[in-house]
Amino acid sequence: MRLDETATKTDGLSRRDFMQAASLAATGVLMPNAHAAVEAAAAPKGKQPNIVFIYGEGHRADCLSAAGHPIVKTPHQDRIGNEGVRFENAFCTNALCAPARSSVLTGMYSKSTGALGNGDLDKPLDVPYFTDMLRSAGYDIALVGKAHCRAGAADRNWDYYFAFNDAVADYYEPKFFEGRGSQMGSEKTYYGYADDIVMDKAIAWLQEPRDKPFCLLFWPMTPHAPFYRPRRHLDLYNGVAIPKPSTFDDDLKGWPGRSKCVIEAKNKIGTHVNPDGTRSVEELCKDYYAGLVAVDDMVGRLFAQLEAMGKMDDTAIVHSSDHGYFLGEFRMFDKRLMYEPSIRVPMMIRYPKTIRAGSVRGDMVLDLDIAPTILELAGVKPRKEMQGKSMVRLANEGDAHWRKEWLYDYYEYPGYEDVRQHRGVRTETHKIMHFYTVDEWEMYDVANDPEEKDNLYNRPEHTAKQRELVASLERVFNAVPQRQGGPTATEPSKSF
Ligand SMILES: [Ca+2]
Repeated sequence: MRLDETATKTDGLSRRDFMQAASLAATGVLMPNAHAAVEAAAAPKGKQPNIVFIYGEGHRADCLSAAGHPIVKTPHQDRIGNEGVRFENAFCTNALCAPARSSVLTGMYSKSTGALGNGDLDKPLDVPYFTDMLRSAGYDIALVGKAHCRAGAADRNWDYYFAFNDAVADYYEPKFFEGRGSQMGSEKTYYGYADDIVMDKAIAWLQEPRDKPFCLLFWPMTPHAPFYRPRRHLDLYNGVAIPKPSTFDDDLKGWPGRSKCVIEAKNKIGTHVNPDGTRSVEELCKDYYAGLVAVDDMVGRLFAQLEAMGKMDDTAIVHSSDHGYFLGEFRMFDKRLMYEPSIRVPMMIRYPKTIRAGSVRGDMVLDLDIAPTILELAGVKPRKEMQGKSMVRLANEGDAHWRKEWLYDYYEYPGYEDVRQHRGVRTETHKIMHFYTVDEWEMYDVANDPEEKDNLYNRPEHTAKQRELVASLERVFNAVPQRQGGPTATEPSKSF
């Protein structure tokens, strides 16, 4: 759709709204409101699909057998993409738990939510979530698993809430809050593998009689440091060779092309002693992969329940993750930085009534797009403040006007690993990143250098591209409204 069509077709959209939408769309921040107001309403009231949103914990985009991973087998999660759509170029906009989870619930950048880091988890996030909107539209809503977002979402009057608002501390004696409506219980300790307990609770909730559609957010705790496995997977990957990333030994080569602040960040394998620190690529990968397999077990149980209820095809299933994860690239673990392993996430949707089966798309989609997508599937109009765009039409027909550039924006410093603030722009072929407090830059041709080995910044032969990307970064950053007043992240995090 062209913007001039948006202007003429949309009722009730003020000129100011339109001008904002036009400005943002031109700069890669796609405003769904104008588009959705005239084209959504996929589900009339009474025929709303059930919704399941599986939001992984640091699940890398490439760690699905559907994405061709040579070691990890994820048959249940693969099914979502194989029987629906899988986006090969999906990204988060701030690769850190609480900011990403706050963005996915609101459809807004960290810069606009004010949820900038993992600190201040107990402070409110006074922006409507898409789940609040679904509840108003007649849905039973539930969140089970790891909340880890600002305010923990416990204030949202869920029909059912069984969650923990931080990274899991003890996989075998996990703590959760359980509540219904405005009645939230006190924190209790449970005994058993954390995500097994979460899925028991989810299934019990699904089995309750109801005459409304449901929306279940299954947000697993696994895999997250300290990476403990369920008993049934203790032997998984014994004797399996784990390849080492080609950039793992960059430290021995003097960190070619890497910014000083990146080199100094405390996120290198076998370098820093902390309770969540990782000791070797082999240990990290095997425990991380086994965690993803444990999650796949849970997804299998969930699907078996939906099928037993005859609701599998009446349920729109969305699968993504809060961020990716370094498994030894540049010797790193964890996330935060704007390199590909950290910012790439899975993105799959299965809903046979609306989404064509078996398509794989390369368009760049973002965590911000999930809320508008789920709302469109439910026939609910997105908020005009949402900064993503529904992926429904893109999945089925493509969209020549889809975004070609987007903003990445990381804030938390000082923090757990002392990764400096940075922001950058990612296009379909390139990225540039600016560590603006120390004025260091990196620039990569990700189309030809997907492992980001060759920093092109300030190379004379790339001056024109560099100028173009710097201008693009300024454009996408300025297009996102800065939150004024209200909550901001002020406290450095104590965990990650
Ligand atoms: Ca996370």
